[in-house]
Amino acid sequence: MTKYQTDVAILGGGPSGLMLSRLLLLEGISSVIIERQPMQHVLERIRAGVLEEGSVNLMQAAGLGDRVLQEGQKHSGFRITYGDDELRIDIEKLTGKQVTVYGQTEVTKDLFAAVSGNGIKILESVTDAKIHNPDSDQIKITGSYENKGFEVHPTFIAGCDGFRGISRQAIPADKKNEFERVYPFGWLGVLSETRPADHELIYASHEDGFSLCSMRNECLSRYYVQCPAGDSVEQWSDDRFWDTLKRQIPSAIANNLETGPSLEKSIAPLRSFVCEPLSFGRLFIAGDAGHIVPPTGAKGLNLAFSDIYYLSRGFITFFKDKNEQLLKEYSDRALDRIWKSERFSWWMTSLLHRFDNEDGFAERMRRAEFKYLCQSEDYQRVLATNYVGLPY
Ligand code: FAS
Ligand code: PHB
Repeated sequence: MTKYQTDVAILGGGPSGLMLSRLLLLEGISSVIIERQPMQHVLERIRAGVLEEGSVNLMQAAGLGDRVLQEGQKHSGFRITYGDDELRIDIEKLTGKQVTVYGQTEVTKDLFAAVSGNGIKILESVTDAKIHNPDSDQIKITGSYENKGFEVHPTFIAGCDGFRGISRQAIPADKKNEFERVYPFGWLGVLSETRPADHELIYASHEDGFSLCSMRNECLSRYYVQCPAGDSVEQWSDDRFWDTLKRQIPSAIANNLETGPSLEKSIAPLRSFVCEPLSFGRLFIAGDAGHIVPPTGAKGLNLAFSDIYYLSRGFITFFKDKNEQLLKEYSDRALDRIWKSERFSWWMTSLLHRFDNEDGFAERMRRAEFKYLCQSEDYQRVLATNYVGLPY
């Protein structure tokens, strides 16, 4: 049995866990990361694409600003289309801010290099991880690593193990409330080595369903189309994907679209989910472990980073000043921003997607929203302010 003593045991080696470990390391606070998958698997995941200014600032605070500032693409706006009608949301004019297109894959690579290269112990491919005594000073994590049992004895545990992790389950049912909305559709995502449809993102609403035209760089495009919740990737040939996308985006863009073989194809289910509270005793949960948003508003990764901003400040003031106040306030403070982002992501999803068995009233509401957006700069500013990211 190998035993590790550390200040913070971090469950999960995704962006939340890696960012937290890095920020603590910079303040001389020790951590051990326990990850279920091989880190190579984590590093190859293709997920989010848009970073809020706050997330870029946090990357810089973590000493990782160089690549995201050099290779990230600053965007000053995006388009929403409704059939062949379209509206550009000029986020820079409306808010004075931009967003940065820089894939989560690159974020995770930057974080992993900064963490693993500085002596942080990452136990990867861990099996049977269990949390013990989260509400006492006997708190610990046990599991199996390289076919040997281990114990991690921390002062605190940070549950950064995503929606299907174990940390949220360690909060007793009578000590938490969970709120969920499961959407009757998912996003079929494709990565292709093709010229992006446009230099900015296009969120396309169509009577047949939603599509998103995004990118990773000028030679690598990321596209999504709405698909029924129960669909599997096997049901979607590349041809079916491209035909659906071209039908659902404005014809002027479709006629000029460069298509090609999918380098990656996956289906993400869509749900809104929040666990309250985000802490129990010496266990604190952050990122997808505590909440999920539909990716329509590009909030998932960005919310994870604001959680980590709050939680890292709580740990730092505890270990440096023996002051627990920010840790006591963590859950309420994070949930305040989480719920506002949940609202925005739900609103964007409702505006742009088609739901089963809708009546004509729902479509008229959707059309009125779009028309009001087109006519009201104030309403565009509300959208833009949420899209660029609410203040931490
Ligand atoms: P993650 O899920 O990224 O990481 C959790 C880590 O914990 C994983 O590495 C997992 O292997 C590990 N883990 C799980 N259980 C464990 C256990 N028992 N023990 C140890 N480790 C364990 N967001 C956007 O903004 N835009 C998008 O387009 C977008 N697309 C997405 C597509 C998919 C398929 C998914 C699942 C999410 C998507 N998201 C998107 C949201 C995503 O980017 C998350 O917000 C982001 O990964 C959150 O990071 P983490 O909180 O670190 O959780
Ligand atoms: C992406 O590029 O993967 C992306 C961009 C914006 C979103 C969701 C995903 O809202």
